[in-house]
Amino acid sequence: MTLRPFLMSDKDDGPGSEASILTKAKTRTQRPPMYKVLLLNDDYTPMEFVVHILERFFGLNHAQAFEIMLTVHKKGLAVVGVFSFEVAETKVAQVMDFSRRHQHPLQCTMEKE
Ligand code: TYC
Repeated sequence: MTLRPFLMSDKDDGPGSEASILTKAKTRTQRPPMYKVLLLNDDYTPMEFVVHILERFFGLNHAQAFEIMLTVHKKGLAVVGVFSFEVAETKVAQVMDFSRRHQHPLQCTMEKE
């Protein structure tokens, strides 16, 4: 069998050709979209209840939870965390269910980053 070196002048899809570069760019993997979980202020939910929610469902310590609760109280809303779609959806459902069961009007939503 006779071997022949690959020449730049060869008009095919050999290594380094335009075709092979385009193929590589097309197959780059994308990072999954992330979602912000937002807590909204209202006039009725007790501050201690919001702090409890932040500790229980978002793994925050008491000081962090109190700080975020105060930000929501003063500014109207705050981002509590950023998660994958499934995790964000679960957190929102947990907060909404827990608040409703305790008859508080606390609202929690998610938004694509
Ligand atoms: N504004 C509420 C109050 O004065 C406290 C509160 C904070 C409610 C954060 C909701 O997401 C919230 N009792």
